[in-house]
This record gives sequence, structure tokens and C-alpha cells, in this order.
Amino acid sequence: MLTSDGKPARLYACHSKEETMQILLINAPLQSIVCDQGVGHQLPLGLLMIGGPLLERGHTVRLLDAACHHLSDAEIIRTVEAFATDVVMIAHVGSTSAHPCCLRVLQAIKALHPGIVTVYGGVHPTYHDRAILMQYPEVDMIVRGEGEQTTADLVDQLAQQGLEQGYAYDLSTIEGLSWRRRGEIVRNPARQPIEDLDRYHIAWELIQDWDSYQAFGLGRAAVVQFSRGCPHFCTYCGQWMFWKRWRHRNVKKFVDELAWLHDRYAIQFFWLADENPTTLKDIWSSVLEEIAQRNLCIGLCASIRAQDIVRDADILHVYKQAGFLYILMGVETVTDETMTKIRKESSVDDAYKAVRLLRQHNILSIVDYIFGLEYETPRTIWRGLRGLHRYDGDFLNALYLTPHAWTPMGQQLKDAPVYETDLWRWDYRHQILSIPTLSPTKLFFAVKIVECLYHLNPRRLCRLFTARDPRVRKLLRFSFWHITLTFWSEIYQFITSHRWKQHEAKQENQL
Ligand code: B12
Ligand code: SF4
Repeated sequence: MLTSDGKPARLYACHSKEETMQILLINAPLQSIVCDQGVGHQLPLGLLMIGGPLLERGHTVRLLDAACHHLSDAEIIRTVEAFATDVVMIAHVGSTSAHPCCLRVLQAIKALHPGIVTVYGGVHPTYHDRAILMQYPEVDMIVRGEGEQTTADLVDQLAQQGLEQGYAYDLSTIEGLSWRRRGEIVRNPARQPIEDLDRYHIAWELIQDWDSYQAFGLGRAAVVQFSRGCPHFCTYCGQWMFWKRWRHRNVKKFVDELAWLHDRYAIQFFWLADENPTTLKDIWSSVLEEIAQRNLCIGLCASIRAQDIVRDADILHVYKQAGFLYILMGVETVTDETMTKIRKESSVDDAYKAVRLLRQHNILSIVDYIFGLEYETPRTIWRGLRGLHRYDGDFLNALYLTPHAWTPMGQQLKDAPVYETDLWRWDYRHQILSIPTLSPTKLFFAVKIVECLYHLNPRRLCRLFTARDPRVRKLLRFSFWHITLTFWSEIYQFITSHRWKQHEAKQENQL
């Protein structure tokens, strides 16, 4: 039903108390080369995790994946209207880089429908809640940290108090929420980490088209999470702080869920969203054994520390039996000195051994390397390439130091000159800090040359044809092709945006 000005009636209707709400979860329309040309789009697990408790409490929930479907703001607004939305909740995995587009979408929604309550969550708003609420009236509330309980309590409160009260509602009892009380910003006390991670339903049913989420040419993929948190304290990372402490799900319930997803939705590949699933060897080996015993025939991929791979040398065959195809290792550097400086609590030797152990078990390794941990010069870049060749991981994931303000490294570098102020490029794939020793163009092409020489190394090219396991061979070829696409897309993006920047600078100078 439409009102006289053509808007759905529900959008403007005052809610009586105790009503259920219409909640639209929006995965923000961030366009990224990594997903479009590289690994493919993956489902927004964080939104499914907050959707579950909302559904359980009887609210009507819908997921709009604007990133995966490349939706324009106008298309998003059309869905907001057609769904007669009461509350919009927005986020994106690439939280900092998606921040500008989250704000843009919320602004567009508020401009047309000021009565819709807007809730923002995820890593970036968790740490910048006060600044965001002060600056952007289109954001009504920010959920800090884990969202399951906070969002459910919030929506229940809104339903009970009635939306017609506007900013007069009282949300002071909801832990983990930042909001405005008559214009004043209120930060409710933080919420304690969730004790029982199996307590909340994950809203898998909100996925309408599973075929949109695929990985490595192996069919449908799902992101799943066994544990939260990390017991390490790397200085450039904020994830150990975000989840506060390491916790894990019940092993059997977790594997039941994998099996159910495999049977119900034909999911072939699972990404583990865990920071550190291997924290306790006995727990981790029971997860692997449980999956292996069920003979699910699935593919698995996770981020695992090199040190833990070396520790688990005696159970790596169970990794393989469970379905591990890929392991991402955040090695970050090629010197022990830098490892100590960034509190990596690992060593160059661990990384070297881990790659070889994985290869013995036919598991592919992707090695992360961060440029900018020291002032890069042609010499440090050359040393990096040599060190990376020595590690000999199957693929290289070249990253740039990204000093998020909430990390120890971000604090340490808070006065360092920032080259890239546009937050959408704060995604680890763009240079952020100025480096006095190399211009941005030189650094960019030096990194591209490293990527190129690394992946075109004859030893690695040979493996594309000689890998024994046919699934691994397929994966190698798929990854190689998509790395090539990403490589050229990033060069194209750099050249076009660089020209644009120069053009803008020229115009400013002329004014
Ligand atoms: C798996 C993963 C990927 C996968 C799959 C992504 C996907 N679509 O799921 C791939 C490899 C594709 C990927 C890519 C990227 N990723 Co990633 N990724 C992860 C990882 C390991 C898990 C994500 C996840 O599902 N977590 C589990 C869920 C449950 O956690 P959550 O999303 O934080 O959600 C909880 C709360 O934040 C909150 N919440 C979340 N959303 C919302 C929304 C609302 C409204 C509310 C109220 C609450 C709320 O409640 C949730 C439940 O408690 C995380 C690290 C981590 N463990 O979180 C990095 C991480 C999220 N990725 C990160 C980044 C930067 C990226 C990239 C930008 C990297 C790149 N160079 O391109 C891209 C962007 C991808 C894109 N365009 O979609 C960073 C983000 C940091 C930041 N400040 O922005 C992280 C934190 C890694 C890190 N150590 O820094 N990623
Ligand atoms: S980088 Fe990895 S190991 Fe280090 S604190 Fe972050 S999640 Fe933990």
C-alpha cells in the first residue's frame, strides 16, 4: 500500500508497542578487485550472525547483498521501500574501506525516509563510534563488537518503546551500544564476550542465491567460524582486541553444521573466518578428526600461523583428510628482526618449514607479506623477494602496511605522514603511508614486479602441471588465472586513479 506521495505506508506508520519489526540487513556496496576478479564474492557471515537472533525473536529479516550484486544506491532504496523497512543494519567485511559507502547509503536512505532507524556495526565503527555519531546524523546507532545479543536487545527495545518516539527512546540498558539521547552521544558499557558461541542461530536461510558465493572454481562456498579471538598480539593487527579473548564452538555442533550446509545447500568449500583456529592443538585436532571421520568430501581453507603448522607436523595428514586445500599464512616479513618488532612470535625458520610441510601433504600455501614495515628501498624490496623465494609458498599475497588507529602499530605511527586519505583504499592493497625513500609510483611498480617475478618463477609455474592431486592442480590453475586478473586490474586502477589525482591537483593549482 502506498501513501499519497507514493511511499509504502509502513515506512511512515507509527509502531504501536510490542510490534515486530521489518529489518533489512545490507552488505554495503563496496566494489573490490579482490572479490570481483580474485577470490570471488563470499557470504556476509557477520550479518547472518546478527540476523539469526532477530529471526528467533520473531522479527522479519531480509538480507540485501549490495556488494555481490553490484547494486546502485537507487536500487538499494527501492528494496528499502518495497520491504517497508523499519530498521536498516549495514556493514561489510572490508570494514574500513567500506566506511565511506556505508555512510553514503545511510545518507541516501535517511534523506528519503528519516523515520527508518539506521544501525551500523563491524570493526571500523566499533573503534570510531563516537566520532561517527558526532559527524554523521544519518547513523542513529552503532553496535560495538559482537553483534548477536546487542542487536537483538536493541530491536526488542525499539519494538517495545515504539518508533514514533524518535530520539526520545531510552536504550541505556543495552550493553555494547553507542547512540544519541536528545543529541548527546551515549556510550553504554561494553558487553562481555559471548560465552556460548553455539547459543545463537546463524540465519543461513537469508541467503537467497547460494550460487552467488563460490570459491576457487570448486562450487558453492560458505564462510563459517569455529572460534573467535587470538592469543597473540601482533602490533599491526586489531583482531585480538576485537574479540577480547579466544573462545570456540562445540566441536560436534560445529561439524554438524558443516555437514548440514553440505547436504542442504550443496556447499563444497568452507572458509574458516577464525583468526586462530589452531590455538589449542587437542581441540583443533578433534575438529579435524570429526570432519575427516564423516567423509564429507569438502574443501577447506583457513588462516593458520606458520608456527602452528610446524607444531602440527604429526597431524597434517588429518588436515588433508578433513579437506584442507589452502592455508593462508600471515608471515608478513622475511627477517626475524622485523618478526620480533611486530610481535609476531614466530620465525623465518617456522615459515620456511611450514611451507615444505604443507607441500608434502599436498596443501597449498599463500604467504602474506607486508610492504612498508620499514622504509622500503630497492634494497629492502630485493631482500623481500629473495626471502619470499626462499619460503617458496605457492602464492604471494602482497599487502601494504595499514595503520588502523586502534592497533598498537596505528598508535605508534599516528603522526606519520599519510599518503592515502581516501578510506576506501584502506584495504591492505593500497599504499597508505608516505615513504620518504620511494615515490608512490615507484613503490607500486616495485611491488608489482615482486608479484610478477614471484608468480612467474619456473618452479612455481611447473607445479601448475605437475601437482599430483587433481583438485589441487585445478586450484593452482584457477588461482594463477585470478591472480593475473587481479594484477592487471590493479595496474589499470592505479594508472587511471593516479591520472585523475594529478588532474585534480592541476585544477586546484589553477584556481
Ligand atoms: C574470511 C575473511 C575474508 C574472506 C571472505 C570475506 C567475506 N565476505 O566473508 C575474503 C578473503 C574474501 C576477505 C576479503 C577481504 N577482507 Co577479510 N576477513 C575475513 C575474516 C578472516 C573473517 C570475516 C568474518 O566472517 N568474520 C566473522 C564475523 C562473524 O565477524 P564480523 O564480520 O566482525 O561480525 C561480527 C561483528 O563485527 C558484528 N557485526 C558485523 N556486521 C555487523 C553489522 C551490524 C549492523 C551490526 C550491528 C553488527 C555487526 O557482529 C558480528 C557477530 O558478532 C576477517 C577477520 C575476522 N575473523 O573477522 C577478515 C577481515 C574482516 N578482512 C579484512 C579486510 C581488510 C578484507 C579486504 C578489504 C582485504 C582486501 N585486500 O581486499 C577484503 C574485502 C572483501 C570484500 N570486498 O568483500 C579486515 C578488515 C579490517 C578493517 N578494519 O577493515 C579483517 C578484519 C582482517 C584483518 N585482520 O584486518 N576477507
Ligand atoms: S595477525 Fe593473526 S596471529 Fe597476529 S594477532 Fe592478528 S590474528 Fe593473531
